[in-house]
Amino acid sequence: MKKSRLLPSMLSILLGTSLLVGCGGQATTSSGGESGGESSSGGGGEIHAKIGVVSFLSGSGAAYGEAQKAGLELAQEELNEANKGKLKIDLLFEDSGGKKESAINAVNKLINQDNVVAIIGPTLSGEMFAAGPIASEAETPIFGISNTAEGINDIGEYVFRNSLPESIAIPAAMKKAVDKLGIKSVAFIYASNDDFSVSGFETMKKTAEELGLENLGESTFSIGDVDFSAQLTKIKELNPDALLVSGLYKEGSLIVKKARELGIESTIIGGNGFNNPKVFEIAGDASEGLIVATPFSPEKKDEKVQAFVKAFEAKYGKQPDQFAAQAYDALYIMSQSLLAAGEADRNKLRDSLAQLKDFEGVSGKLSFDENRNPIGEAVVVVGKGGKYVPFE
Ligand code: 1QQ
Repeated sequence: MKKSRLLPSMLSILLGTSLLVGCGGQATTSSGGESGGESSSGGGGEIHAKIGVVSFLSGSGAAYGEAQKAGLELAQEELNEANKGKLKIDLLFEDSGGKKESAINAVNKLINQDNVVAIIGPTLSGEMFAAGPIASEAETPIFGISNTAEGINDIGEYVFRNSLPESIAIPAAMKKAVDKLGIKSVAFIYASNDDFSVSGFETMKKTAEELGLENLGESTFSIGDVDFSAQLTKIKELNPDALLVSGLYKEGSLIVKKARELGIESTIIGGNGFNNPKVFEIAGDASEGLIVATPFSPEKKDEKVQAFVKAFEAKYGKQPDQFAAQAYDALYIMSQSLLAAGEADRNKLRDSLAQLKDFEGVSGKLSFDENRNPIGEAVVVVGKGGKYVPFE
């Protein structure tokens, strides 16, 4: 048993000297290896990696989780075929239902019982704030694919994300809207019981100040609410040039719909929660003109993006959204980093992830800054005819 674990690591020392030296050449204790856990190299040198996924697969945000699962499974299929004999990835899905407590339980189970080498997810920033410290404490890489709030990477050294922070996306959307539509005044509405929505609101407010926009008012709601008439009636009286909405797709779309029903004519700008096609289903015609920023557009004339869109459509019969794209990219990043690490070892994988540079994904080029935050670019899109198109 020892032997089969030693051989690949010796090989990787010989072949991958620069990588290992580059990350300090530390002697890694491969937690879980002896108990048949995360680190295995299945005979002929094939790395066998178990990756846990914690996702919002049921409840009011299930469309986020569904998109993430679809993107991951497509990538898994392609990667296991392409890496035959070198790397095999198993995905272990856990449904958190968007709840912090469930995310914590899922992360504990994946680390301690399933002995995964890394975790992808959880979906919401709030869940990552709750469960990320557990993974970091257990020296297990945890990789956010949709956590866009400020402060995610401050959780710990083992926390990564490829999701474009709202601090990049929101200013891009707001600046473009101001430039093109001459917006001078704004009002805000956000979910005060969701960490992502609160963080997004803070970014919106700061950006409005930087752009010299007049703040006419701030209202809140809760995830789970269905009636927004009181807040929106007040907002109608304020008559802002733009209404900034920070929330998840269900409540966010109902707000957009109600706003138009009440005759609010303000330009509506949303955050990352709106990057899912459910918005068009729920808000219908009211989604016309809705502005958001995203790192991914299926319309992008890029070979890699178009190949992904085609493969996704062939497998699932619909277009991928940003959540599917970032999930897909994340598994490619994991695969590349596992191959560079030379074995399914949590610490080696962490170090190899930290060195990621100029990764060319379907959601753009990705590198991490010194705090493991993604550096990427946002595309600003606008709702038109039941989908998002580039806002030009
Ligand atoms: C976050 C988000 C949400 C929109 C994910 C579904 O960006 O929680 O950070």
